[in-house]
Amino acid sequence: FSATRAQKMIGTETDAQKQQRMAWWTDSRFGMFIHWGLYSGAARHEWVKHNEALSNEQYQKYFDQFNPDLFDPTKWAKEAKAAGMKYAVLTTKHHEGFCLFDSKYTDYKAPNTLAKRDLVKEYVDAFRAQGLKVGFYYSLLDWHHPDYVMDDIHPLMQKDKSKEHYAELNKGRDMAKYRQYMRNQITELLTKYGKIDILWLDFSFPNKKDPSHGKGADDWGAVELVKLIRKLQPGIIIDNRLNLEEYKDGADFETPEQVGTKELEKYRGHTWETCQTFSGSWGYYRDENTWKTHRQLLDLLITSVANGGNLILNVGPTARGEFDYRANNALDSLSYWMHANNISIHNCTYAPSNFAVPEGDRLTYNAKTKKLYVHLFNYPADGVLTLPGYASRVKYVQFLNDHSEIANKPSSGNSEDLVVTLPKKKPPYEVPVVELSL
Ligand code: FHN
Repeated sequence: FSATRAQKMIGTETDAQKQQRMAWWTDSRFGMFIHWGLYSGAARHEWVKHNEALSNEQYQKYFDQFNPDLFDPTKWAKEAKAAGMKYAVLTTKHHEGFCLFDSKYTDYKAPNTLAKRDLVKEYVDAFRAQGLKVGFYYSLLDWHHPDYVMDDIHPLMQKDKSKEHYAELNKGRDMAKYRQYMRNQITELLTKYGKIDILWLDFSFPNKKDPSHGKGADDWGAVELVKLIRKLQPGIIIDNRLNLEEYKDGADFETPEQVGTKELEKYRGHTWETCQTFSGSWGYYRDENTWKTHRQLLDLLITSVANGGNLILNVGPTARGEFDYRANNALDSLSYWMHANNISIHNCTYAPSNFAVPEGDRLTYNAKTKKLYVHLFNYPADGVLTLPGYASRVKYVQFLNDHSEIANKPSSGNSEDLVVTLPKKKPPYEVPVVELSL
């Protein structure tokens, strides 16, 4: 999605107006993704219906069992806030088609389970009460709806992808009716819950080889959908997964997913948010043991901001509605670090290009306060940090966590270089942060 090509427009918003509309999101830098649904009870990946080629009937047991008796969205919101997350995005409906909200267009919804209530309403109220912005994830794919035309990734196509099977399964299915269902539900979501700040639609998969087996903007009625969304919620921020690439305002941000931190540099100068998990799967996965370390999570957060982007980090609550011990441990560690160092994340972006990045470290920068932050991933054993070409541009040097001054002077070799003398004992943070006043 590039704004350089001469592209059509859906609306009339100027770049300056878009920047104004998105300022809170860009300054926030850090959000919480929450993937919660019937798959949380299966507890082995949110794609379990696809992975095990389950029919609606075989999947019904997760609906019957769904009973989030420990759901406490205020607890979720407080944990997100403590971790320095400024917004959240909750799955209102994932590919399984189950709705956490009280939609009048389906019976496949939380009020008809043992939950007996609208869980989206409680999420919105609780997160707003804690001062967080609220977003909705809404799946474009729907593996339950009778009019959703099946494609190569639909659960019932997994055992037999033949043209005959495709034709047989799709007999009588009407995608126009499914598009109307989506418009009706998105209208409910954007009119029944107050001001919604983000709509995270997911995902398009155009099939160049056989378009009838993929889905893209035209399948979703994307241009009409964006016009509806912006009419209902003029300030809302929309992701890029309707694939409306020919329209400059068809999306507000790019969504690199689970990419390595080295890949993030190529997004510098764009508007983007990388979405990442603690462990690989988005939905609760009880037996998954590929959990990222605290250092890896800090690397994702700091490197995202160091390249001018946002990080949305996912939690997959259990079927009872709780964050499990592994998520809580990860969030607690992030809260400890963010309590002392969030100023180097919020309202920051990449550093001016004429500041060399010390080997292995990261730089972030707040243009309003003219503070440059050195994130010391590579804390020098001898305490000596040489910053090439910084000497004439730095007024003061301190640790961010305790505002303790750090000794520094121009190098005796090249006076343009600043030599910072850090304590040999590293401060009690996985990645200590040095604040330079410019
Ligand atoms: O298939 C989904 C997946 O389950 C998850 O929701 C991610 C989140 O970005 N989006 C899709 C995969 O790209």
